[in-house]
Amino acid sequence: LTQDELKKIAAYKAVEFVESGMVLGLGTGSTACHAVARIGELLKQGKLKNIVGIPTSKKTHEQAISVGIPLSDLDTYPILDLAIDGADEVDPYLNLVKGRGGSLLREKMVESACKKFVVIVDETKLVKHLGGSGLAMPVEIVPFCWKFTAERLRMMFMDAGCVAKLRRFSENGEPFVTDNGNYIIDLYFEKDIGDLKVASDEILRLAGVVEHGMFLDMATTLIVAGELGVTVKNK
Ligand code: DER
Repeated sequence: LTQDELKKIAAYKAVEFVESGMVLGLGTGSTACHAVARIGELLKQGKLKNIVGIPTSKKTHEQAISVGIPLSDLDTYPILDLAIDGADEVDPYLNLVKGRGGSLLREKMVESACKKFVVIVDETKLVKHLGGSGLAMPVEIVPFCWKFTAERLRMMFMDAGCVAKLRRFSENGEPFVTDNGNYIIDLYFEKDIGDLKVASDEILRLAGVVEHGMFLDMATTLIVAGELGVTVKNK
């Protein structure tokens, strides 16, 4: 099975939790994309009715429209029934790293407003510790004096051997700009960053930081698709 086939299996499993009449948070990324497509398919087949989708990015907004999911927003629906989204990393406590697709702010806003948050991953996303895989830990910051903020973030995690890099479009090297007009600093750690809650609070206290990609204590259900099949784990 390819990684994309595993993502699709996890996504389809998550859509089994969707009931007619629900207000749904629609995730962003290549795994959530399968869930959005599946919801559209079931609506078309009449197997799902009266669904309202709250997208977590402009990209998901477009995809949801293309598959016929009626959309609204958090102003209209401040409490959602269920969100389905992918993750870049999942630790054994269902803490997540998200945001390598750049949508972390709207994802965190939507997924914090949900009664249930189902995370869908292929098995390659499972880690022992967040931020330990040497992959990016995204932090959304305001563009104003971004070098200053990047350096403050690097110093904050100096003991963990942190490198802070402004996310740029590979083609022309221009800074990546989020749906909200902000920049993203990707943090890379050589060593474990210790208590995630402490790290989270410290990052959020830094003026200039908008949000970070650690989703702590938010997911309620984890669906993992692997070579041996698909597993569902509740918090
Ligand atoms: O950027 C994001 O937050 C995505 O949801 C990411 O966490 C998972 O993306 P993927 O399903 O394409 O791996």
